[in-house]
Amino acid sequence: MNYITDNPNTTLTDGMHLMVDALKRNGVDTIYGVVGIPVTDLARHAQEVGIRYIGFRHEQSAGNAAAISGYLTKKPGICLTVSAPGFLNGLTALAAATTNGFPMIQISGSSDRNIIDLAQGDYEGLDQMNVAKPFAKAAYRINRPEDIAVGVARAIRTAMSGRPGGVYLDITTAMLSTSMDAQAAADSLFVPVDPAPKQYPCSGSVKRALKLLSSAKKPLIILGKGAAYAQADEQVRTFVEKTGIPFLPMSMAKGLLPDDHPQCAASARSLVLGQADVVMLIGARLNWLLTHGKGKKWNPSVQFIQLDIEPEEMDSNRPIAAPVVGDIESSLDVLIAKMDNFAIQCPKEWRDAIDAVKQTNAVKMQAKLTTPTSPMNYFNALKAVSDVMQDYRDIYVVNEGANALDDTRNVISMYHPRLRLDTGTWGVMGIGMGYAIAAAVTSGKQVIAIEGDSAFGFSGMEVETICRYRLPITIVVLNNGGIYRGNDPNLGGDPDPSPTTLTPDARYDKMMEAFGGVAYHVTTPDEVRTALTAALASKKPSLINCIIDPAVGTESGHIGNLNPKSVASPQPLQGGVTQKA
Ligand code: OXT
Ligand code: ADP
Ligand code: MG
Repeated sequence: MNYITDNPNTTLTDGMHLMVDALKRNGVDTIYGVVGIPVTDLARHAQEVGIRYIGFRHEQSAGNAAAISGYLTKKPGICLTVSAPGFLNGLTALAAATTNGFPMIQISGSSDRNIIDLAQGDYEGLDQMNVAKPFAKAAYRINRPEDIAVGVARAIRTAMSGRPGGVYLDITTAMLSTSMDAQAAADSLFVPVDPAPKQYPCSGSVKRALKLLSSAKKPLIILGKGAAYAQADEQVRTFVEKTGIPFLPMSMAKGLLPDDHPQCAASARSLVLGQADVVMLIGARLNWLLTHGKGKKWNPSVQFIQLDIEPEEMDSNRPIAAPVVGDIESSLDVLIAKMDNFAIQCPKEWRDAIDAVKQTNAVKMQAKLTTPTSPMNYFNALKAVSDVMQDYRDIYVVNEGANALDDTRNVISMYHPRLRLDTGTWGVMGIGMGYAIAAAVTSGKQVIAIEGDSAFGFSGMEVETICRYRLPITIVVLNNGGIYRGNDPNLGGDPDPSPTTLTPDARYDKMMEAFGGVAYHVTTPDEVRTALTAALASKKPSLINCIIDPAVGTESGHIGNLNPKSVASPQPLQGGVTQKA
C-alpha cells in the first residue's frame, strides 16, 4: 500500500508520510531501529505500508544489523534512531560500517534547528549532522518535505557507489510534521538510476597486472571481504582455478572459495606471506590485518597487484606495482578475457611447498582438536561444534571474541560465500546479535553465533529481540569467565576481580530461558555435540553456555603482539599465560 496514491481523498501529506513513501519507493523492505521522539510514528507507518520493522533493545545492535544487511544484499541497510543519545548509540555502528565498506544509512530524528543553532537547550538536542560527518562517508540533512526524494536518493547513491559506506541522514522534527500537497509530494519521488555503476579498469592496467603475474615464481592471491561483497563468485573461482595460483582468504572472505579447496593456503599463512614474490590483492587492503604489507611476515621484495574500486587505496601502505582500479566483477571479467595472452602458471615446486606445510599444520591442528581436557578448551569444544556443522554447511556463522574469534576462524571451515560474519576491520566487540538478527531476517536462513563471553555481553540483551521475532539463531557462548582468560589475579591484592575477569561459570543460558528460548549448559565436548544437534534441529532461538577452562586463553587471541610494550615491566603483567593445547 502507498499512503498517498492509495488515499485519493488526501490532499495534504507531511514529511513523515512522504519519508516512508520515499523509502518504500526505493525498495526498502526492512528498517532496524529503536523508536521514541520524534520517529515513533514513522516506524508505525512503515509497518502500515508493509516495510518490516525490527525493534532492538539498543541502537548499536540495530546499526550493526543494518550494516551487515547492506553487506549481504549490496543495498544500504536502514537504521532508525531517535535524537541525541539514540543517534550517538547508533553512530558506532555507522562508523564501523564505513570502516568495513558496508552500505548503510542511519536515519535519525533530530531537534529543531533554531534551538540547536543558538544552543538553547532542546530536548535531546545535538548538532547531529556535524557530529556524524567524521564518522560517515557523508552526512545529509533534510529540512523540507520537498527535499525528501533527493535526500533519500543521495543517501542511497552515496552508500552504494564506489567503496560502499555508512551515510547519515538527519530528519528534523519540524520537517516530519511540515505539510505538503500530496500530489506534488507523490510527483517528487524517484529512484536513482544505476546507483552503483560498473567501473571497468583501463586496459593498460590489466595488461600490466597480467604481465607481472606471469613473471611470478611464487604467486599468491589474497581474497578480502571486498571480493565477497562484490558477489563476483563465478569470476573469482574462474580466475583462481584457471591460474592455479594459491589463495589466502581474509576472515570474511572465507568460503568465497571453500576452505577445503586444493588451492586454499589458509593453513600455510606464514609460508605464503613470507615467500610470495607477487601478491594479487582482490578486495583486500594492506592494513593492520596484513601487517601493512611489510615487516618480518613478508618477503621483502614482494610486488603487489591490487584490484580495488577505490583509487586512493593504492600505495596507501606499500607501493602497488600494478594497480587495477575498477569494480571486482568487471576487473575480473577483463582479466579473464585477456589472461590467455600471458603465460600465467603456478610452479609445481611452489604448490608442493605449500601442500607440505598444510599437511604439517593439519596434523598439529588435529592433535589440538582431539586432545581431551577437563575443563574443555577452545579446541575440543570447537571440534564438537565443527562436527555438528558438517550437516549445516550453508548456515551463517557470526563470530566475535578474542580466542573465541581466532580459534573459531581456524577450526570452523567455511564452504559458501558471505556466510562468515565477524568483527571486521576494527575488531569490534558487540556486532554479534545485530549481525545474527539481520542475517536471519534478510535470508530466512539459520544462524549460529559463536561468541566469547565478554563479546556476547556487548549485545546480549538482544536475546529478547531474537525471541520476540522467533528467529532461528543458535548462540554458542565459549565461556571462559573473562576477557581472554578468567583466572587473572588482581595485582593490587584487593578483593575486586582483575580487569579481565568476568563472573566465573556465569549462566548465560538463563538469559535465553528468560525470554522463552531453548537453553543448554554444557561442560564437555559430548554435551556440546548433543546440545548443538538439538538446537539446530529445533530451529528455535537457543543458547548453549559452554564452560571453558578459565586458564587457557591467550592475551588478545592472535593479536597479543599489538599490546603496547612496557619498559618498566617487559613481561605481560598477567604473567604471559598462553593457550594450552
Ligand atoms: O602458517 P602458520 O604456521 O603461521 O600458522 C597459521 C595458519 O597457517 C594456521 N592455520 C591452520 N592450521 C591448521 N588448520 C587450519 N584450519 C588452520 N587455519 C590457520 O594457524 C596459524 C594462525 O593462522 P591465522 O589465524 O590465519 O593467522 P594469524 O597470524 O592469527 O592472522 C592474523 C590476523 C590478524 C589476520 C588474524 O589473527 C585476524 O584476523 N585476527 C582478528 C583479530 C581481531 O580482530 N580480534 C578482535 C579484537 S581483540 C580485542 O580488541 C578485544 N577486546 C577489546 C574491545 C574490542 N575489540 N571492541 C570493543 C568495542 N571494546 C573492547 C575485547 C573486550 S577482544 C575482547 C573480548 C575478548 O573476550 P571474550 O570472552 O569475548 O573472548 P575470549 O578471548 O575467548 O575470552
Ligand atoms: P579484508 O578486511 O577482508 O582484507 P578490506 O575491508 O580491508 O578487506 O578491503 C576491502 C576492499 O574492497 C576495500 O578497499 C574496498 O574499497 C574494496 N571493494 C569493496 N567493494 C568492491 C567492489 N565491488 N569492487 C572492487 N573493490 C571493492
Ligand atoms: Mg572469554
